Amino acid sequence: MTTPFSRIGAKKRAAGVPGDRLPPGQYIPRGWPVLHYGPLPKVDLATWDFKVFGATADGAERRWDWGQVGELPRTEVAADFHCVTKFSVLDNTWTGIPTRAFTELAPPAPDVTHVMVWAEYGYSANMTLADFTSELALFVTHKDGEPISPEHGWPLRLVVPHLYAWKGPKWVRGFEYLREDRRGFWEERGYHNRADPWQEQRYSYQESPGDGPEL
Ligand SMILES: Nc1nc2c(c(=O)[nH]1)N[C@H]1C(S)=C(S)[C@@H](COP(=O)(O)O)O[C@H]1N2
Ligand SMILES: [Mo]
Repeated sequence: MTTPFSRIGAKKRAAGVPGDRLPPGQYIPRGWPVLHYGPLPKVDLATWDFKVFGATADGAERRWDWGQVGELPRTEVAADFHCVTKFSVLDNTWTGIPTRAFTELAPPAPDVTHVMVWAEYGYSANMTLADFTSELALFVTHKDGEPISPEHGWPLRLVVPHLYAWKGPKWVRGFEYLREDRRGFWEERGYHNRADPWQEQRYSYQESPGDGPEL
């Protein structure tokens, strides 16, 4: 489901942005568009949990309730946000829990290569373990000092700044360690398995052999 937004003035806004800042084909919209598939989930923090499962080092699943997530360390990351539909929101300050906090508390088995990140209603996004544990990847609670709104993923969403934004599930509920790659929600529906905005990896038809599991 998309929310319409205005492209008027987008060129002008991009004019002052150095060329090395905006990935190819991207423009700067007004504000921060809301974009997702399906309805807005109803979230009840009393029953909410965050799960790490799949190929963990000890085979056990780990679970955090909302209170326990609140005790995890937070960091701030300054980063741009690039959507495959071509808008980029520059200079965001994200506050959240580094993905590495979870991979340290619930480490993967040695042969884990990928993760599947899971959100409400079964939305999912796959990526390599290396992309997921990038230093800038956060489970975000705040943007520019304000709690993220329900439309943008409250109470928790993933942000992986070096990949297109669909790799960052809103209303995230956990992740699964994988011993081999598997396609997530959009990766099965025509989006590129890797999603590097600087290489314009938008669609699955652009994939080279080895970029992802066969469709
Ligand atoms: N749970 C969930 N997360 C999602 C999506 C979705 O449909 N469901 N869409 C993705 C896509 S395609 C984009 S571009 C970004 C948009 O984030 P925003 O609405 O905060 O701008 O969210 C991503 N995360
Ligand atoms: Mo997107």
